[in-house]
Amino acid sequence: MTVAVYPGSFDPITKGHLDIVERAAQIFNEVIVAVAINPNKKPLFTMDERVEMIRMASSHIPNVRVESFSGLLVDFTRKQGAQAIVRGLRAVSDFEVEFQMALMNKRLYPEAETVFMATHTDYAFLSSSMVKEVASFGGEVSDYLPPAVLKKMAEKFGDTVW
Ligand code: COD
Repeated sequence: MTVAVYPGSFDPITKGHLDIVERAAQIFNEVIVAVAINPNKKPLFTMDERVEMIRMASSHIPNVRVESFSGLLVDFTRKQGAQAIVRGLRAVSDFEVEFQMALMNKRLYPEAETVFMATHTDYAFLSSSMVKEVASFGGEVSDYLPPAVLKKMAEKFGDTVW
């Protein structure tokens, strides 16, 4: 049984993230989307909201589970019995930090492999922070978010053009 952890902040999950989840679920028997609790970050959505939005957005994929975690990613990965950590790459600019994280995680927990998946070309420019900024000024973001997230976003920012 191959198990992969796909960790992130997911504040909120975008169609770019979801595309990675769908593709990872075709490769691994189980994919655990792991939402990080980071006390140094002030997310727009609470942990419960982020987990709920991911559950709704991925409800069509049977072998996906959504969990939250705090502390080291490798400790969570070990506890889940996962062999892989999935990360998405959008551009060369992602590579440097992702490469450092992969090497550190390998040192901390050699049993897990980091697997990089290239973004879908439609979502190469997409990030949670950009979507939040556009939405906060009333810009159109419906192409970039799963419907469940779009609804929550509209609740956060009130009446908008979308
Ligand atoms: N297309 C494809 N992939 C995408 C897209 C897109 N449009 N947008 C984002 N992604 C990818 C990202 O590259 C990333 O791989 C993943 O989706 C999640 O992205 P984010 O931005 O939600 O999550 P991050 O990068 O903030 O998550 C960082 C972690 C929480 C994984 C990291 O901080 C961590 O591991 N924290 C736990 C503490 C720890 O172990 N630290 C030591 C690490 S070496």
